[in-house]
Amino acid sequence: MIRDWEEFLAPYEQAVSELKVKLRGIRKQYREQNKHVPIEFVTGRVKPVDSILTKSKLRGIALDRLEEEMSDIAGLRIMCQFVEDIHQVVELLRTRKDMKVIIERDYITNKKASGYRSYHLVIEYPVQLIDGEKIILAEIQIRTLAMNFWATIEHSLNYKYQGEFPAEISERLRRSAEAAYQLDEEMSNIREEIQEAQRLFSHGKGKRGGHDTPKLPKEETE
Ligand code: 0O2
Ligand code: 0O2
Repeated sequence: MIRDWEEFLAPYEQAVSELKVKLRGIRKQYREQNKHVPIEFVTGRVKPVDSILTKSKLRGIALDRLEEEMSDIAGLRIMCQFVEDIHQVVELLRTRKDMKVIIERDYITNKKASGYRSYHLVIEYPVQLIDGEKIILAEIQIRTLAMNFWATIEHSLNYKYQGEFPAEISERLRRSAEAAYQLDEEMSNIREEIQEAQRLFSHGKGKRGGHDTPKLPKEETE
């Protein structure tokens, strides 16, 4: 029985903070090397205690088995522009020495019945604590901006309907998932074009002082 949630969740809090910094760091490195940045933004959260309790009941996970059986107490989300970026990010994470990918779930090739698409990784991640190292599980969801838009909307509707969507809403959600899929396909088709424009833009920014000190393009200052 877990009595002290704060103590139990502390290593997860630490892992989420560290992983946010590390994953955002990848973004910075690509940008500095003036390469296409496969990561648009990163978010992370520790699952709230009430959600942990609800899920453990639903899945029949004993509270003393949470560490082993609930893999998303620490959750990170990586948003990408293109589906191709997702595969690049997955490849990158597989080769890292500071984490070990133990499960991969490809809900992009195999979308869920709801229409949900994303690439999920479960990792083992070592956290350094004052009384030694603790290896925790964390879930990393990697998705495009379009997949994220759909999942965010569907998730909020889920709160309203508790997963019991009226047939019409379910149908509309499935259709919008299809539209999001087509949007990703279209963007992939013109990816080269978009990336070239982004390279030109970031190159210009680099010369003029980078992201933090935006300046008007030369033509507009003259
Ligand atoms: P920037 O310069 O704004 O891009 P924290 O750890 O406190 O910094 P936290 O609490 O995790 O961040 O915040 P949150 O809400 O999870 O958002 C994390 C980052 O994702 C923030 O950027 C947000 O601006 C960015 N973000 C959230 N939603 C969106 C979105 O829909 N589109 C885009 N493009 N970005 C989003 P940073 O890291 O603070 O830096
Ligand atoms: P939260 O924090 O509300 O997002 P499990 O991880 O045990 O729940 P499974 O099958 O082992 O289930 O893991 P899965 O399906 O790989 O990942 C579950 C998580 O994926 C969910 O977390 C959601 O974040 C996301 N997800 C899966 N299916 C859907 C869907 O149909 N719609 C949306 N919007 N998100 C989905 P939780 O548990 O809901 O927690």
